[in-house]
Amino acid sequence: MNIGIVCYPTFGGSGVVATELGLELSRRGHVVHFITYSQPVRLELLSNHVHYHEVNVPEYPLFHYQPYELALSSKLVDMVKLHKIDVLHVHYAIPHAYAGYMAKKMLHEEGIEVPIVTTLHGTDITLVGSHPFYKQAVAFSINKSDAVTSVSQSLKDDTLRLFDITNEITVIPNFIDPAKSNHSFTDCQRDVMAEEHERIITHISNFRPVKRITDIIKVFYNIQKEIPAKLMMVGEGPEKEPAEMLCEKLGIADKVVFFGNSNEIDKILCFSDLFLLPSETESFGLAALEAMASGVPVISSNTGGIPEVNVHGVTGFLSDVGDIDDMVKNSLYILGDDDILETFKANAKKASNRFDLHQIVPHYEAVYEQALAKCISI
Ligand code: GMT
Repeated sequence: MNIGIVCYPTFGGSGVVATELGLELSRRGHVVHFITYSQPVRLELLSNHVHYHEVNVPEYPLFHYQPYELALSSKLVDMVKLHKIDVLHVHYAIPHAYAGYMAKKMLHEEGIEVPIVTTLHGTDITLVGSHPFYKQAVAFSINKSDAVTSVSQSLKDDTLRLFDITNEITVIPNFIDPAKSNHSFTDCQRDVMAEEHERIITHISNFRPVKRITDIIKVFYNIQKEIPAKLMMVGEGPEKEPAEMLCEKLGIADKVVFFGNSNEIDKILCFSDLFLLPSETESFGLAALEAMASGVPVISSNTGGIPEVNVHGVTGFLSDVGDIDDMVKNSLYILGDDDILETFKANAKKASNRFDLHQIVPHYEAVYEQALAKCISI
């Protein structure tokens, strides 16, 4: 199949999922075309099965807002025609599903039928999409897609609750490539990051308010009072600077490393003992799953789709949003004893196998087939 993938090319989870999916589809013999405004961060190697097409939006002084949807839908039309794309898979409803639908309609005028598969990722529904300014267009785009998938049951429930949805939504969870977290490198360089006796705690995100970065610092502050520990903060975003200031204020700045964005997540997770994800809302929590795949237990909030990934008392613990005391208690339980830590690490790794991409990606292929059949029969 020739598959066009539209996504945000940044470090966000939706872009990561779209990129890893495209790469796996190419390994399974499909030809994949990424169509977006810059090369996706995890897309390092292009080949005759993996292509990247840039969407350009020329600046024009009349436009207060540059019309990205317009440029994207035009580019989609051109790419479908040029590369004989069979199916367009758009990740993140805003504005990709809308642009996809416009492209589909334009192609229809020329006698070309291409199905649009929309994958909902979370904030496109829970935080941004349900805002009254966008709600009508988002519901319309979901209902007009030939197939819709969501990354968790929780996100599907949220979508049905927040919008007037007439279309079917198939849950296809996010996935990991076990080969990537098998750490073929034996030296994790742990000693560069911490002393032998210190536990290493990690958080990876886009540092948006929804991640409750302050909670992470507070949880860590209380942990390090009881157990020698270091905190690795990976990512960039608006809450990073306030977090750095809080660390200074609490006198723990020398125990907290702010890495910025990194393409070496596997290496950082390789030397981590615990992952913190106390988010306000989280449709899935891909970062937590990636941690688990590296054998890192997770202390998280019990919100959204996280309980579908992190199993309470097995792969880590779940607490109510903002319950810092409970998160500290659970962290100390796991970190305070070598045997308990090893058990949770092993459990986390084992549980991540449920999300092996070799089992998940065929579900996307099935959805493409169904969408194609539906599109042809209309
Ligand atoms: O977490 C973010 O804010 C980024 C966001 C995105 O769209 O890239 O992540 C969402 O999609 C990820 C991949 O499906 C999910 O793992 C995240 O849970 C989800 N984030 C939220 O729901 C807040």
